Amino acid sequence: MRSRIAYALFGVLATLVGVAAGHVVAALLNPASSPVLAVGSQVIDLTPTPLKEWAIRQFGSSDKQVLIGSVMAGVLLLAAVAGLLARRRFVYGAALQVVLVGVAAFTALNRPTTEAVDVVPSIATVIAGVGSLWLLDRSARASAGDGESVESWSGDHSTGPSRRGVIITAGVLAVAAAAMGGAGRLIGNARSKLQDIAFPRPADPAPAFPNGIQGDFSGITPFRTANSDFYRVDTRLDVPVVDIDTWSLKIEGMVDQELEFSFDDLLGMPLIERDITMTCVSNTVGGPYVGSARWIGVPLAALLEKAGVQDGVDQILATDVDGMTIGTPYALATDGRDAIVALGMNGEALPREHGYPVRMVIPGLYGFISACKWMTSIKLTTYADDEAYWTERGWTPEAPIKISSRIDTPKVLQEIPAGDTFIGGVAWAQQNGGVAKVQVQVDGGGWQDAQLGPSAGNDYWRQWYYPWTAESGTHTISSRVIDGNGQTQSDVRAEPFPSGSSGIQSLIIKVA
Ligand SMILES: Nc1nc2c(c(=O)[nH]1)N[C@H]1C(S)=C(S)[C@@H](COP(=O)(O)O)O[C@H]1N2
Ligand SMILES: [Mo]
Repeated sequence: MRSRIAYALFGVLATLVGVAAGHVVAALLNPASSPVLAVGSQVIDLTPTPLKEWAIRQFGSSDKQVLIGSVMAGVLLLAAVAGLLARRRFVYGAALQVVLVGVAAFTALNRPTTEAVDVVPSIATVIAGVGSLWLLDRSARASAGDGESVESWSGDHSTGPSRRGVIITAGVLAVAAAAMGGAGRLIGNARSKLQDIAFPRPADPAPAFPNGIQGDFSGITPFRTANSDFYRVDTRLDVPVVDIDTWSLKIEGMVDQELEFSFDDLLGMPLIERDITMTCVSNTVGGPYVGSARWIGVPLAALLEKAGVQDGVDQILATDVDGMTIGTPYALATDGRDAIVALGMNGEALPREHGYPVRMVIPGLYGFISACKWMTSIKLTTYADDEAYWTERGWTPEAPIKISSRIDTPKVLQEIPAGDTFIGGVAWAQQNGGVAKVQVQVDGGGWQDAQLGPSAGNDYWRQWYYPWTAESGTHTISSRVIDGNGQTQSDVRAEPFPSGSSGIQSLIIKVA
């Protein structure tokens, strides 16, 4: 039982036990301090922007799982090496494990908002990991008789009690790792239960929400995006667990009076309700990172007025519970548009993925310069003094949402039967007079006007459909939006970096 393969597996198993122990302890203290998550978050922050873009494009919303998977794969490879070293001498293997966890602990302690307790999961990882490796090594040596020559895993035909000892030890450790992993998940889920929030009637409610046309034109995106279907884009691997009772929002920086609000303070202020479409700068033309919801919250202007904004401010820097920052041009946020410090989404508390307990929502600006989730501070400042997370990484500081139309149905390369059908989708032109027209082009012919669904205001997308008699063959279909100011969606192709994609979506479909 002292073969190389056996020891490589011992290293992997011992490390899994360590990681699971660290994870369960972190779930109890601070989920983000889990060593694997800490390393993963660090990797995200250090990843160059083009690679990050590529990952979002390749893996979409599962980019995070891919990243955690890659970090774990790297860790397990080194874990196998630690096992092999332990086969030589136990202390060598243990030393490599300690170094590995040391790196993770160092990383966890150097994240923007760490506390001393964040080292505890790393300590748990080391104790469980080294302890497991020691147990495995001890039982393997016992099975071989210490100092005896190394047997190969398959060549060892002894079925004596000592070999069974190794298998039992390994089995118990595997079960322990699985149990701790499961416990970590259960604790995480239990901690993440949100308390129900009853919103008072808004002082300034949104008009009645029209029915969309999704019922009559199947395949078109629903007029309102359900919270559970809303796209998610952020730098977090896990989702922060915020205690609403100790959470607060500060208004600080270049103000006459710094202020601090509890959740109840905000809930007690006159609330506004608005229908707003939100988009990510990383969305490609025709892509999925766009969603529309009814938001309820306090107007940003009301908070700024209470604090008194001083002369010279040109940036609003919002900070989240983790120290991540989002910078918004002050002039745009205060030009009269409905910038909201949002407490609720579609009649419920914000889901944790979407910023519980409070986030910013500003119509017409991409999320990365406007929509700070898990927000704890709004600082009035200047671009000269403060640089936000994405701006440090080369993205444009001032990025209005480019007007765009998306075809939802038919899907690319879909085969549909010949005859009467329709082409349909959604289009948005926030802060640009809304969607005035959507046009469709088939096989490079003339642009034809589509029919629009109902309007929920200029900050909200419109559904559209274009009745079409499809003839058999292969067809190329395109759509574009024209906004209320008479501007037509640009056909100039641009990648998302650094200020948002442009161009016109064009799909090839087959008609049978
Ligand atoms: N704290 C925090 N807020 C954030 C981000 C983030 O990484 N961290 N990402 C922003 C980006 S890039 C977008 S597009 C929107 C997405 O919001 P959603 O995930 O609720 O759709 O949140 C913004 N707010
Ligand atoms: Mo974004």
